[in-house]
Amino acid sequence: MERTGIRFHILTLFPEMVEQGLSTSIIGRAASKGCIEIHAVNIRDYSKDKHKKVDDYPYGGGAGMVMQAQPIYDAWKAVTDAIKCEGESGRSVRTVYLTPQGSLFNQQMAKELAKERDLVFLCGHYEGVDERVLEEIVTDHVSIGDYILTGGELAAMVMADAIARMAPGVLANDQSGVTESLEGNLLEYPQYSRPRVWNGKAVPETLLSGDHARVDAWRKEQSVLRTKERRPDLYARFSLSEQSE
Ligand code: 6GU
Repeated sequence: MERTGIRFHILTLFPEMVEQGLSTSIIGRAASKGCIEIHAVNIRDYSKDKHKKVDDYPYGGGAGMVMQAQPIYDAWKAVTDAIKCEGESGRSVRTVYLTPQGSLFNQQMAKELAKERDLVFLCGHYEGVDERVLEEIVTDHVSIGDYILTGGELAAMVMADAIARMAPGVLANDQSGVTESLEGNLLEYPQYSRPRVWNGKAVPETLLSGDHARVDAWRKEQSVLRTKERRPDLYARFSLSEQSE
């Protein structure tokens, strides 16, 4: 077994949710093989309150509760101190706060973050997190889309999945990490498998031709058509990049 790849440290009030969500299928297998590591850290374990409380009312009033700074900071400190102990030190550990107020996550960002040795994700809950701890520890504010989730866990899982699949050894076919959808601003072409006719629908003839050049040309054409129809925003970027070639 080679050295382990990227290590995710997910600070959360719901560690089981994150562990369960990332323990199946391809990401689960990658973790078992040691290609990646997933550590869910329970913020509540770091509460100094006698009732293990982690939230309180917002100053200035308003609805809901706010996650307090101390348990989050201590959880983060424990994780990042342990990482620094291993020697690399110097640069601060990339700490991503999952929030609808962040920059929009995309494939480019996944690729970029996949270069890190360790990634810390902070999952918020309730109405928010005390701003002071965010100022202290967060290096990146990231959102997974323009809608509001009840907490950051699902967003952290989405990001971990997308980042982990870029890590060496996670995908069976090392090519698929790079050649799939969104590379070059194009959507993936349609796929077919047996039988040749299903429900009265035949597989496109070109795919049965055995002519690789024809197959490649057909797939490229399908990608372009599909992108134009379904994602005009991406298609505009694709057209621009074609022109500048
Ligand atoms: Cl990262 N967190 C929450 N709570 N809601 C979101 C989100 C993140 N991204 C989109 N909606």
